[in-house]
Amino acid sequence: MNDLLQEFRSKQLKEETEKILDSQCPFCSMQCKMQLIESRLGDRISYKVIPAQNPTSEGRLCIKGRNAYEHAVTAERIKTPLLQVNGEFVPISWPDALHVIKEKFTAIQQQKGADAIAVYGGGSLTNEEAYLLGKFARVALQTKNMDYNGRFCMSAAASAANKAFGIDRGLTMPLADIEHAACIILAGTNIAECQPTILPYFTKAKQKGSFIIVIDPRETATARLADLHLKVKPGMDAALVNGLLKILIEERHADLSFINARTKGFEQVRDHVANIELQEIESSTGIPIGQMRQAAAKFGQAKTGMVFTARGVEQQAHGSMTVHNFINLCLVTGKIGRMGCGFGAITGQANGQGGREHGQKADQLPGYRSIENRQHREYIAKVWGVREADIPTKGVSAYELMEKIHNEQISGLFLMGSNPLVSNPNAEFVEQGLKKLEFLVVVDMFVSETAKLADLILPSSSYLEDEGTVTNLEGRVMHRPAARKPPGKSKHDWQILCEVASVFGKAQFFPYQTSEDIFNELRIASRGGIADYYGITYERIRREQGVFWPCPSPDFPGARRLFEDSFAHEDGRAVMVPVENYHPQEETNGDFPLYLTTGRVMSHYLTGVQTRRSQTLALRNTESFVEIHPSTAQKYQIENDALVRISSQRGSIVLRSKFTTKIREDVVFVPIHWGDKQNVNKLVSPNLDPTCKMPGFKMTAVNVSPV
Ligand SMILES: Nc1nc2c(c(=O)[nH]1)N[C@H]1C(S)=C(S)[C@@H](COP(=O)(O)OP(=O)(O)OC[C@H]3O[C@@H](n4cnc5c(=O)[nH]c(N)nc54)[C@H](O)[C@@H]3O)O[C@H]1N2
Ligand SMILES: Nc1nc2c(c(=O)[nH]1)N[C@H]1C(S)=C(S)[C@@H](COP(=O)(O)OP(=O)(O)OC[C@H]3O[C@@H](n4cnc5c(=O)[nH]c(N)nc54)[C@H](O)[C@@H]3O)O[C@H]1N2
Ligand code: SF4
Ligand SMILES: [Mo]
Repeated sequence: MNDLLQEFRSKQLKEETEKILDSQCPFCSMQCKMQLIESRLGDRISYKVIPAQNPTSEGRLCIKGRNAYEHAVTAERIKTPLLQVNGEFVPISWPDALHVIKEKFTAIQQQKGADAIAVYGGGSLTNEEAYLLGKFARVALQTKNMDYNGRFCMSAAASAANKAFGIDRGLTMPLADIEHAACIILAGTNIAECQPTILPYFTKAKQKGSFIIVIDPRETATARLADLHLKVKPGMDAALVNGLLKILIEERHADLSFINARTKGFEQVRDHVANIELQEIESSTGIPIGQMRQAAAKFGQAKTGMVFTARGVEQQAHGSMTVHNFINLCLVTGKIGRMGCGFGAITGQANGQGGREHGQKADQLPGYRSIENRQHREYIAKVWGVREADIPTKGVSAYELMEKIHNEQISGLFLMGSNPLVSNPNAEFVEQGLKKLEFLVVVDMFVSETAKLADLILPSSSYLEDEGTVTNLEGRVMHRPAARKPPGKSKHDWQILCEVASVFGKAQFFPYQTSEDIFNELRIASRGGIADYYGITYERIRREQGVFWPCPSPDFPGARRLFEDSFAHEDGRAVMVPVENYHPQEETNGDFPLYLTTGRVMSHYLTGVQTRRSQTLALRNTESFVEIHPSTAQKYQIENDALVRISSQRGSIVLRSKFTTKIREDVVFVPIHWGDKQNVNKLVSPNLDPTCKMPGFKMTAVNVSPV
């Protein structure tokens, strides 16, 4: 018996094979490197994930990264094109799928014009694919209507940084500088759950004596880092910063020599905040004057300091101006452009940085060029081999696309890498619109909530299969290798774009054999632009473990710390602007007495399409919930762990209550990771920031009642 067992075991060992695959996490902007150990025994395949070294994640991985392979290898992956016929999805061949797109889109464009087709992209796409999607919209479909999900993510920060600095790179300094900051402000950013592997940079700073100020209506896991937590009323950050600026200037913490030499607009800011009453700021923000004084003194007296923002302050109907006020804090105190100083808007999606640089935006061409600038258009026309006049003009932003779809001005949509039915505000309205489309093409790995409405789904490859570059939150361009072949008949996004372009007779403009071919064209297209990648090559990225942009030539080392000598505006100066004491776009009232804010939990990612398909992650949070303070709950007769109806002017959803004393009594919090009946965006207002068109995701007036 024992011999038999021995023989079986040694046979088993011989049959077991092991492969080591290099990869990079598909989720947040840290872009942690990892290795997958794939073991095969007969039909059984198992995986083990180990973190890999790289200068940003320093060999760390969070729970999402460790389990990211689970969704990529599930049987739920779409493996062939699917056509919706009488409410059922039926598999069809690629040639048939391409033929249907050509027929349907051509018919729509003949009837309603080229702009009746829209293209909608995402920040998960690689640089190559984001670049190619922009070219595909403008050259293959010749539509001006193109935008992407980053509109909901980085647009407020981008708009503020462009105005203040003349360049939009999320962090103006490398993460390695953080430990040298003597005071750090973290505003509306929950790094502990959203970029967990970044935390050691901050704990190191704290060990060295840094004073950390967290601004958030909730005591998050991030707030545990704080020496001072300012539990601000949602939407009131701009006013709070005005209070801080007033105190900083009155207490003579303004760095006048920096201001004179490097900035403009200080006088207007100074005069504006001089007229502000601290008492009024205290009552509108909920932050006692004493706490404001402490924060201003710590930041003002510190020799070095940094300010970070994320979606908590940016996803407001006045988000871009609020971010600008946080930048004012750095500029007034001269805390930028030197070691231990800087401003950072923490990027969200995997390629939230690169995805916003190379032409997915309605008004943008590659290299952060403007589609409205004649010279920029001429340059890109030359790179693409088309006439300048044939490049469409500026289109509208993501939510405005949904409005045009609703109004039937747009009748066809080509969607790649987003789930807009769940991620757009005013979700009921968006759903009604998407249902009116004559032809909806969704390119995805899964049948997402939006894909369920598609006429045609095209199967795309996952991060494990798709080679390409992504630009992480530091502005470091990184290379992600392909670890395995795409399953079934799924294809890479870039291959899909080339094939669709070719049925529209545009094959000559899409001749690529590899993602590197596309990158080499992107290098030229971005050359001389603000986001200049010309000096970056695949070979360099591999050798140097990532290269920072701007990088105008192959022998340029890449710009780690920006603005040491000058800002990116023509006169070299940074721009300060006075910012109003904005109030939320939707004030609470008798009918809707509470503020609803929305955000994330550690184990899920965005609309959850991927993480809800990973068993380990899904089990950590199986359903959505509403965080509510016990005193508030009592007032509305709500019990813990019970079903609660939450309603706004636009609709209502039912979720389970979760009591916590860590939230303001006038605020409830709901995560964004669930669709259908738990889709919190059914409640959220479509008010947009007038400058950047960011929706006010973080502030909705609601009421709650027991079910
Ligand atoms: N686990 C996980 N990680 C992620 C993601 C994910 O879905 N899950 N998504 C990625 C993406 S795309 C993004 S954009 C980032 C988002 O990263 P973050 O912006 O850090 O995440 P959020 O939870 O949306 O919001 C951050 C905080 O803002 C607070 N907040 C709400 N309203 C206000 C306000 O008015 N003022 C202030 N000061 N704070 C407010 C919330 O309480 C919350 O703690 O995370 C990335 N990482
Ligand atoms: N209320 C509220 N709403 C919000 C937010 C909020 O804080 N509050 N946050 C906003 C933010 S910051 C963001 S970034 C958006 C994001 O919202 P979405 O754009 O909807 O993002 P995901 O949920 O990541 O959807 C991505 C889809 O693309 C697929 N996918 C992933 N990778 C690839 C790929 O490489 N190729 C292709 N073809 N498909 C891929 C996934 O399977 C998934 O179906 O949500 C926004 N909506
Ligand atoms: S989710 Fe972000 S922090 Fe976590 S492993 Fe992935 S890239 Fe790293
Ligand atoms: Mo995001």
